[in-house]
Amino acid sequence: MSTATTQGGPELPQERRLVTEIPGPRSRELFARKQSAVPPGIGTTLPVFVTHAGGGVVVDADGNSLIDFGSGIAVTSVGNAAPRVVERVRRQVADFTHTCFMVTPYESYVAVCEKLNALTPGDHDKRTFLVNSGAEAVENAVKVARHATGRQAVVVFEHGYHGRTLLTMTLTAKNMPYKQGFGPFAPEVYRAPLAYPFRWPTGPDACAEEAAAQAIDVIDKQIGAENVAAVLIEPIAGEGGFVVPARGFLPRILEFCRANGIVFIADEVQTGFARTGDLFACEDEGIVPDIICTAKGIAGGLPLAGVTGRADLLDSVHVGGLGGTYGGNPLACEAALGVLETIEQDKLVERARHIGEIMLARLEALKERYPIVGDVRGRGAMVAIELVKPGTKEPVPAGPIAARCHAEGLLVLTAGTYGNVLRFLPPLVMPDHLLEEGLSILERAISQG
Ligand code: PLZ
Repeated sequence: MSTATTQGGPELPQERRLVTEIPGPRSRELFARKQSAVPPGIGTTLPVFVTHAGGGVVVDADGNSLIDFGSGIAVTSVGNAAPRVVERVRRQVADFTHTCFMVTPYESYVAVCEKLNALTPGDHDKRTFLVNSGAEAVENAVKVARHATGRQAVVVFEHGYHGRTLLTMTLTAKNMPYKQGFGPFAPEVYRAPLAYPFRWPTGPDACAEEAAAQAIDVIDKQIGAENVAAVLIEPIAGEGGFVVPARGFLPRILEFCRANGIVFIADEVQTGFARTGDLFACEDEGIVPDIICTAKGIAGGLPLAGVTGRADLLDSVHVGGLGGTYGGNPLACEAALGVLETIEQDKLVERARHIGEIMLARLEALKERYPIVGDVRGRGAMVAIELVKPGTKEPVPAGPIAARCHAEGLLVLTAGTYGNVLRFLPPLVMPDHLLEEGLSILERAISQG
């Protein structure tokens, strides 16, 4: 049964295949090495060591082929080792690997920026610059907003996640594991309530309006709108548990920002690039952010992130005020161009919607059968279930069910402020039969309590 493959990518057999226990002996050996070489602060969701990946599967060092419901945390949306990405990177790596765009520029960087300017929401005049990670994109968006407005305060939301650097960990809501012991934190960061329908005290119907009113109250009463440089929000909270804000919340916040000269920054690091069934999640409610941060799915796994926004804001920064050695590395830019071609030519936005229909229907049915499933939510290929003690909203940790899925060869991720969310982020190229098989494994894992 085991096939000795020498290449990853979509040609890998699209099958779940377990030839050892998970993790197998070779992975266990490698994991022992990891434990003596790498600090435990760098955690491991599933300790199988990968040798190949592509389409909807990840193949490990023992020859097991696992169904991938994680995409490396929403990164390999076009699939691992996607052909157009591989081809472009292969050509580029032989031409030149780095010059530093700030020293001697190259065309692919500009081409990626042109694409982002054209494809992100809004037809106003835009600019883009490129950095290496989601956190770096968010930090830079805040720098630009502060510089352009001459104001300092930044407003973020409950359940928000924005990164692990000093500023972005400050912007992040959850203490463990992201902030504990890492203070003191950056100043001038304020947190407002998020319209979390499942947990809103008065129920989902009034959630959007009440949460927006409370958030605006925080700004008006605790900070003063004229002191706020930016409001920063994920259109769907990712690490926080795939919380889709109640409809109407985002437009109300945006309207308030517009009326008060506050820069509205959308963190689309996790939601971007077709993941939610739109190219960007903001499109769902017609949100046009002043600045949008992108990363993850942008380049199929090569490190790249973008800050795209109103030309007047981005142009306000003096020459040399933005940058970094590696930002917009030529390999990553070629990868991004390959990703964008793949999304367009393989119709991956539509494909994400199709995946969403399959997953949401099956998960809703699960919710009917198993009262531990308190909520099913998400859009496109970014969906989740929130686990609760039946009949209550008391969180039930998602770890044990995730572990059962892992043992059966289904890679799933957990999330959520209360650690009780199982989230599903399959590559958008995953074939339907693997999606269905993965959902059946999940169902078995849930049925076991
Ligand atoms: N903004 C919305 O989801 C990264 C974090 C993994 P970087 N999310 C995955 C982990 O535990 O470190 C993320 C995000 C949103 C920003 C970031 C940060 O992106 O590329 O990890 O810096």
